[in-house]
Amino acid sequence: LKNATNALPKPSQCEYFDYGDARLNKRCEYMLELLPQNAGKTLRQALQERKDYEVALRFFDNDLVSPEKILEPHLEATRARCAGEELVAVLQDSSDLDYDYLDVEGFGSMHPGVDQGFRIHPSLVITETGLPLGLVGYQAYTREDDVDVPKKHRNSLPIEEKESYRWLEGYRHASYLAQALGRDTTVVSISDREGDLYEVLKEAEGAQAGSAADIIIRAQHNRCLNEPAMEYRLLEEKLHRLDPLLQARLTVNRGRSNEREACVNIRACQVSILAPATANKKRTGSVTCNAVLVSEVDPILLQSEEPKDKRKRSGNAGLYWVLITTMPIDSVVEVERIVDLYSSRWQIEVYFKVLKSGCGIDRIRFQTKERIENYIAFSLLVAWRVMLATYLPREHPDVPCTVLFTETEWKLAYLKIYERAEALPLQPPTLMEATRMIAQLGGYHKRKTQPGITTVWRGLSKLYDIVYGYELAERHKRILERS
Ligand SMILES: [Mn+2]
Repeated sequence: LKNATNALPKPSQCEYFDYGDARLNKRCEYMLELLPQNAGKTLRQALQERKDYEVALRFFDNDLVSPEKILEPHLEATRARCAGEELVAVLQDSSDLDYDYLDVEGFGSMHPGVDQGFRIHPSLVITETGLPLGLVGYQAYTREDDVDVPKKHRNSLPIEEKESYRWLEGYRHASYLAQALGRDTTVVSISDREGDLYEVLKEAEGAQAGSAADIIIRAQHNRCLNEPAMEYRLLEEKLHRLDPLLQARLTVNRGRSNEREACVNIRACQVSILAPATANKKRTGSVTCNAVLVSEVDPILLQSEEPKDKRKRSGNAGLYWVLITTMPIDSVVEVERIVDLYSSRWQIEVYFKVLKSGCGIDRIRFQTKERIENYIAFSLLVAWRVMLATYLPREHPDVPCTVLFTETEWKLAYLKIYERAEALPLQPPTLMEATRMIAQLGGYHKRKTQPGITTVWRGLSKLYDIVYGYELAERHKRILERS
């Protein structure tokens, strides 16, 4: 095992904040023990005993408890887990939560049609092989009233006052990590089109010197170039004039019903991007970085009868990425690496799926904003650990399963699956064997493929119910045996 995986907490232990209050610390520890065991259920279902639910509410209501404090020790531990890696990717993205069904004070209007919204924006770190190491940053907010400010005016606001500021903040979380890790570890901040901000490109100039994180950002704007001697003016124009460097196959819409393989052409070159002009400001300066164009060779669906805007909405318009990056493009291998890294961005979508479908953060039934915010912060930890339980065995199938599970847990899983007590092994099974057993509890049966995230979290949830039942029986053994 690498450094990073050695430092991983077991499901029943996690870094937690020292609130300077023994009772509160105890409650926090208790909560952290309870919640990870119950992914896939709402809190009310998860905390089976009434007293547990009340402990949770008292904890969330305490003035000393906040999302920052719940997460702080985890953010620090994640940074430590990154040390020793040659490269880590920081995936940042937003997800909007709609709480219109609740009657809670303090949430603002998010979009037309969503009156009580909340936006979360985590920065999740993964290794190049896809192992999630945890969060290094988290932002959450509800929109203020400036939704009505005209767009033209909003564009000329200072970046700190814009909503898009979260992307710059997210980038700074990655840069902070890059500084902390030094030159031995490359930190790449990855974001989709929403994160295409000139301010980020500008700060990423420090990546060469090691004072900032590298970037791979999918471009939203066809930016003007600062290359006066050339006949092209725009980013995409320059890219399209290049000969393809290579062809590759990529999986599109991974994990969704319309998943498919795409054959793409890849082109790359250096570009000098002009600062954008805004209503009250002239263009000043430019940034030199690299650009990669990934475009589908022959998108079958492009020729279909479906109207273009509909195809776009369903994601069938053909793969087309313009990537802006500070990573080197000197060889085919380096360019392929950029495309592969951007492709791994789908992992943050998996994370959101676990948070919503698994931890139920989009169907919370609390009465106060504070409870909701604190519950989400806990869920961020829970969802990460579910991901870890899914991806760690893929990377380290043969380590003993005790890196993630207790003796009681794997033994009960074994007994439930095989029902042959006499065959119970003396040594713990490997991590992959244990994970397959646990996923079977969650409905996994395809022996040829590896267990996916949904069967793992359902299996974990079921396993912890079994463990709970076992412990309950142990605790009341005398009474149960009296008859
Ligand atoms: Mn996004």
